Amino acid sequence: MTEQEVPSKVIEIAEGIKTMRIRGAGRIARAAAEALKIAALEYGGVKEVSSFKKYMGKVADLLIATRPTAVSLPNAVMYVLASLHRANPRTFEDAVNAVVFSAEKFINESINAVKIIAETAAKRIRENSTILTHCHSSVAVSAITEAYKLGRLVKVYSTETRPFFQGRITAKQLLENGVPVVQIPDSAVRYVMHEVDHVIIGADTVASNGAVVNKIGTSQVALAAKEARVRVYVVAETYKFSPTTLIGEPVPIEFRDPAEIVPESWLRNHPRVKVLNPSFDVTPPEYIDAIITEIGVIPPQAAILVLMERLGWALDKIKQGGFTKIKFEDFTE
Ligand code: RUB
Repeated sequence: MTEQEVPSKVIEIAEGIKTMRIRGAGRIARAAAEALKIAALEYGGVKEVSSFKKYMGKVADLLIATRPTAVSLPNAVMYVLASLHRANPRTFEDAVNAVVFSAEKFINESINAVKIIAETAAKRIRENSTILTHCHSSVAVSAITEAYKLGRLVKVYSTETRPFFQGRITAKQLLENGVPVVQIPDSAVRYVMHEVDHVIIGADTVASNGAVVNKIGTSQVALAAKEARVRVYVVAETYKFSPTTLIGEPVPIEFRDPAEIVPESWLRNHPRVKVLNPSFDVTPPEYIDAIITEIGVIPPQAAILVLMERLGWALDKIKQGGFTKIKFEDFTE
């Protein structure tokens, strides 16, 4: 199968993730599930289970290769495609139905998880609170909005989040929801921290030791919060926990185009200046007070329990040995 045989709508979604038209770990995961559903429904090859599985494997690889850091992407893909293994479909039609069913289930459960997390997080916000958030996390925006509806917020500081300015999306969405918001440059975080009661941030990946990988600058926000004794809450669905970190795999950090930092014309005029554009960083568990998931509020050190509860298949693979990487074949053999 050549790449051209992948439906154009699926390629469009993959491109959308790569170019960050579709961004944020949760949205990326739901878009990947939707792409798998479209791929299954538009499959035009030989109507046999084995050919269909092979084709879905290629689509999975295409989607997973788009961005490296948010584990929600491979977790969503594996969740959907595991149905091809679990359901053990006898006919091609059963195989298509299994993919469509589990893609829809993933999307619905993901949306529901955001709602549950927002309600849970809002309860932890004290009256008259000022909150600081970084980047644009749809779960953080939902949690902050929920706290506002409960009448607990006076103000939200939203960092602009250089170089891609996702903080502008946060500010816009919060304002649309009626929440009073103040946009600040990333470098002003420590300046305002003495006014802040809670930091609420999202996650791209939670490691098995409770370290949180999120937008670049998150660890500096957490550092400033710790110094000022401000609580840091991470709001993250369970599919953002990384099974491969259990076996010591580091979370790959995405490095993006230097042109996001400085204009290409400037770079051309200053050819000896090197530019580094890491898109994510790691906040150690000591800097996080709680991770709020749809199955409960946990200290970061309990991340392993979430992995056992939700991503147990990965632990089974580890016990069997030889599991070093999430591979599509693990679900189709
Ligand atoms: C987005 C980012 C968000 C997490 C969580 O990075 O770091 O905080 O993805 O988002 P990018 P959500 O803009 O590079 O994708 O809560 O929406 O899943």
